[in-house]
Amino acid sequence: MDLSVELCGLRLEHPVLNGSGTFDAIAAQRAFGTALLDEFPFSAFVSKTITPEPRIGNPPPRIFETPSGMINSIGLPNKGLSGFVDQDLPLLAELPVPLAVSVMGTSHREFASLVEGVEGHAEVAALELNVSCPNVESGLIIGQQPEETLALIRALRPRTEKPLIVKLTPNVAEPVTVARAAEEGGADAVSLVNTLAAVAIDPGTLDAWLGAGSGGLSGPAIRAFALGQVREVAAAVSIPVIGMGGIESGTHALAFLAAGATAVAVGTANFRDPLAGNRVRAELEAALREAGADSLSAVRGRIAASTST
Ligand code: RRO
Repeated sequence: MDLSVELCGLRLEHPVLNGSGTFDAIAAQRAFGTALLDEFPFSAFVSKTITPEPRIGNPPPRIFETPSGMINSIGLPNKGLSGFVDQDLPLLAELPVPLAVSVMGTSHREFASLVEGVEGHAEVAALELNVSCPNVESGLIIGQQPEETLALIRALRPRTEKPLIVKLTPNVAEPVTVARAAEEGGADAVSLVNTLAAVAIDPGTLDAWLGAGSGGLSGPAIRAFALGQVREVAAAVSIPVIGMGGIESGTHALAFLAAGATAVAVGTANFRDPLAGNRVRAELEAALREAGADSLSAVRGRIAASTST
């Protein structure tokens, strides 16, 4: 069955991507060698988010296991823009699929420097803007404010011809208003959901478990919630939606497509099985057949969105 999808002008062989920060393609290549390239689990690769300057990330512990999920507070460890461009980009360019680079800044100026820093690199097919961060000028989380999101995308849009994907935070009352703002500003796609704000407590000390105090919940625990937000957003915007949140099987992927997603991403499941994406893709094909569908377009958006809760 033809599982190819068109996403922001990119033709992808199938609709299964990775969630940013959940698959280290460079480490995986070291571990699995070229075999990984022969059976690369995603149709496009989204990098771990980078920032203008290097960051060491949050103090440990950085991970807490929950029922059917996990909380992370990794804190954006990365080499910074120039370290990424010099050291990682040449390796990521060898992947057999299009590359999207995820970026995060704390001001328009920082975001602009990131966009301009990768703009000239033909091996970067798209940019994902991680807006789950505070704007240092306003103190507000950009992706929690439609006005902030609109202003940011408007400021960045003229700086690149590459597709801009806006990664939405689920930690809002109305994801639709932010998604519409991203679309109005000129985004080519939205991806959702990032992790849900969460806390774990050490039962012995009653202190926060995670070094940074709080983190983001992901995995099957959030799947139904993510599906709800994806359905609402997909019904409200005309740009493609990349749906994610606890996807572990082809049936889960099919549910996100039925909710209106054009593509899906596997995230937390990659930590247990780096080849989970391949299984999800194969299962998706089987699930489509079982549903009596002969194409992705036959199922996309089959679940009508309701705006009531
Ligand atoms: O690095 C992180 O701790 C992190 C990021 Br940037 C993000 O966007 N989502 C997440 O769950 N963790």
